Amino acid sequence: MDEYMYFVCFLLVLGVRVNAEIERPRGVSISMASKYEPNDKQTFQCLDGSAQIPYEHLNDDYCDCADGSDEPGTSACTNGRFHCTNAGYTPKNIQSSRVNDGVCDCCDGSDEYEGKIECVNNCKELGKKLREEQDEKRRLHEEGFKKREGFIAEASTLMEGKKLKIKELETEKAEIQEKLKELEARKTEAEGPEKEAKDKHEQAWKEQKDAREKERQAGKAREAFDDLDLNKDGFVDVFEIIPHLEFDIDSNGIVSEEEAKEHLEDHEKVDYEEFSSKIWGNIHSIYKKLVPDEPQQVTPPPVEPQGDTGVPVPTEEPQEESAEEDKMPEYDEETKALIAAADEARKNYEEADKRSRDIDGEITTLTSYLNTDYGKDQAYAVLRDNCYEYTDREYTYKLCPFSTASQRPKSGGHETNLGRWGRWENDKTQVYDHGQNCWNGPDRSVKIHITCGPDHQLTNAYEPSRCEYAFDFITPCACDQHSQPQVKNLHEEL
Ligand code: MAN
Repeated sequence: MDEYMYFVCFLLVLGVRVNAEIERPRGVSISMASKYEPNDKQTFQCLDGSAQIPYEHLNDDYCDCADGSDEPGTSACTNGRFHCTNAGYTPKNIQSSRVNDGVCDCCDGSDEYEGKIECVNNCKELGKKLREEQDEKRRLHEEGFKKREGFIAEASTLMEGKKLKIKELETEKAEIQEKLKELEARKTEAEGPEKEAKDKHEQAWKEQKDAREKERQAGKAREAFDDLDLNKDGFVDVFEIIPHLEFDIDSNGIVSEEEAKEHLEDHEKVDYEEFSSKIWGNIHSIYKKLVPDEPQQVTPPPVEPQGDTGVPVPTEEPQEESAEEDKMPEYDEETKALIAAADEARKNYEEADKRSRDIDGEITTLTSYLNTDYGKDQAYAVLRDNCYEYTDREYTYKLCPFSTASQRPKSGGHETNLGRWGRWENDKTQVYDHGQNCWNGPDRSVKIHITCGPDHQLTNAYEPSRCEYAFDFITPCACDQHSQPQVKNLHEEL
């Protein structure tokens, strides 16, 4: 027997599995095999260095090492780990307490070697299934990656288009600025004669109105004088004022001689000339015609020889000028033409001015679009101007990438702004912040966790802490080469 065979026999005695793989004690992985090779003294050093034990104490169903490393293949140590090779599927470490516990934990059945239970080795089937799943994942990733390439090309065309549009708008803006100067001059030019003609018309109307008013006041003064001059002696005197309670200055219910005189500017009596030029102007707003049932305040003035004192006769208040008379007459045809010309000039100017402001707005929007970080190769640009929703039991959450995130109750009610586009936290996490303030809390904000998927889709929305939300979003934009699914290390079938 050569040395090798001798060693193999020795291992077999110790319960060491020997196969085409690297020899190692039961429950030890290939990567750990070297740590379990016997040394010159045929001892084993516990992996935590806590003790040195004879090699034959390995897997002797007695726990010697504090870290359980001497019993990888038995359940003797509570903290030990048993390694299933699971050839054809993925290797697995289980708690060594599960070894020979009558439950199949490893697909190769290696954890139940005492035969308490017959474990079927289904690693091959599991491996096949896993490979199929991984193939599907790879396929989806590949598909996503291809879509992403398309999005990148699309984004590039989109950006070029927007840059071009900005250039066009800038050219148009420059032209409009020139045009505006001309249109403003034309407007000013047309507004001069328009104003002149309108002013002329309005001035003439004012003069006409003033003359009419003057005439009306004169008529009223004459009428009031005739009414006040009860005895028709051609004068209004103190005693003719006294019956008019509106001239009661101290509001004691009677008009005294002094009060009456004061209204006559300290005269005992005034003739029409004086009345119309000096008195009427002061009293016209308070003067009231006597009405017949108004009680007489004083004895009538001494009867003048020249006639009847007369009894005050009620009359209707003179009719106010009709609304029609108050209305300014239409402008003449010439003025109308000037107004129409000025209106046209104003319209042209305002239209051009509005277009100029609209262009500014469009340029601002386009610039902000171009200045946004759409991730590597601008792959995410295609998401802009789109919105995605996810509904849970209570809310419908909405994400409009590079714009806003919001939440609205399913039962109805208004939408709550959860945040506006903020920044990339890393290449797969976006932050939307400065949302609606949370009562007694922070402004609402959302973190978007992005992973590769076959389509753009909001797959989950939750609130890890009050008013701090998290969305899961899948999109082909995230299917970059570096994030291809890791193919699990499948053992080759032995
Ligand atoms: C609303 C929603 C919730 C949030 C509370 C905080 O009900 O926005 O998501 O937790 O306000 O008061």
